[in-house]
Amino acid sequence: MKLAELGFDDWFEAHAAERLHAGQTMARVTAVDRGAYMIRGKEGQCSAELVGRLRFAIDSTADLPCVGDWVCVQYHNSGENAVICDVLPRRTFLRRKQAGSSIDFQMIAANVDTPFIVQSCHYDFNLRRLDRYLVMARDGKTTPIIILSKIDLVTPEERAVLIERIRQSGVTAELLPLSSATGEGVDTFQELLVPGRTYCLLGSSGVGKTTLINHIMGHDTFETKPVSVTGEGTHATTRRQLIALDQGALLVDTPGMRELGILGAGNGIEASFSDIHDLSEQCRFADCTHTSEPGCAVLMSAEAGDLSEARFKSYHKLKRESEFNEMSYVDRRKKDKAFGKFIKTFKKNTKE
Ligand SMILES: Nc1nc2c(ncn2[C@@H]2O[C@H](COP(=O)(O)OP(=O)(O)OP(=O)(O)O)[C@@H](O)[C@H]2O)c(=O)[nH]1
Ligand SMILES: [Mg+2]
Ligand SMILES: [Zn+2]
Repeated sequence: MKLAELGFDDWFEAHAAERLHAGQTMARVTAVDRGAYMIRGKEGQCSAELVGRLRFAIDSTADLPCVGDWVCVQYHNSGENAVICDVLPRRTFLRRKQAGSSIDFQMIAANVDTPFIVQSCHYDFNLRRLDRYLVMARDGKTTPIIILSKIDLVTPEERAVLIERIRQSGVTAELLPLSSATGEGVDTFQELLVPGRTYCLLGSSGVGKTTLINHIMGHDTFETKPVSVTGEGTHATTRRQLIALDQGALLVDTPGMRELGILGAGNGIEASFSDIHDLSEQCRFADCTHTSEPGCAVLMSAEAGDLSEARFKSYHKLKRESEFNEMSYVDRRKKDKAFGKFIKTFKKNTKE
């Protein structure tokens, strides 16, 4: 397989030039499993591990290779396994706050060109959750497309209402209704997939991400599981992996997320709520927080009913959450750094 078929282009080539050493070649990370990596390069797929130097140089989990990353590797045993020597900068990067109380990033995928945010017509439909995914995608420098899945489970009228609700809430992203059960919309989905480009399916467990992949691959390659009576998925997919489709596009399947915490999504929020961002340019104060300031164009628009209350609330909630998480994160990273320095001086002093 040529590197271009795996998504390698001029942008990565330029970055590779500075990092690639003699005896190394480029490969793409296709799966990560607790410190073990699967990579794919010109010679095909093989397992790989991090070179020790890199493992020690890394000071945050976000610097570790993740699915979709381009890495410089050195092959061993005539290509049976490899060592990852360096990671190229990421053009795009999808990540969330780790579930639970920990303030850290969880990497979802790197170098995705277009993420598909899958929401099902059925139990899963939730506009506020959709906002979260949109913000995350924007924060990762991608332009998301929404998939409204399982449309076979609702009437055409109900479907139209759901789409209207998405639009009413101010979401302008491209939207594709489809059903893997009847095949409706699946052709349109396939037409969106450009060979050599990388896509990713995101969304709650049970919305039909893997079923869609199996459908377009024409056979049941990957495991899927029925949803429970409450409509909750059973976490059929347990790890992220990058698949090369026969038609040439690259697709990352991800396990359904129970919780999508927003971390450091300042730009993502502005991009996703561009209507509010545009309004804010007319606020009297440049640093207006749109909470109680006089002459706030956002508040006025909300009061006039032009800006939906739910959307306005969602904006504030995500903003507060991201600010809180970001503050805790920066704080902890500072402590980590200070601690790292302390250890280094300690080691140095004990050596002398
Ligand atoms: N009626 C209907 N059922 C579907 C459709 N797509 C998927 N399903 C069913 O929904 C269930 C969950 O599908 P999966 O593909 O496993 O969902 P997933 O999003 O990959 O879930 P995780 O891997 O847990 O994140 C399965 O029982 C599928 O058969 C659809 O278009 N219509
Ligand atoms: Mg799945
Ligand atoms: Zn304002």
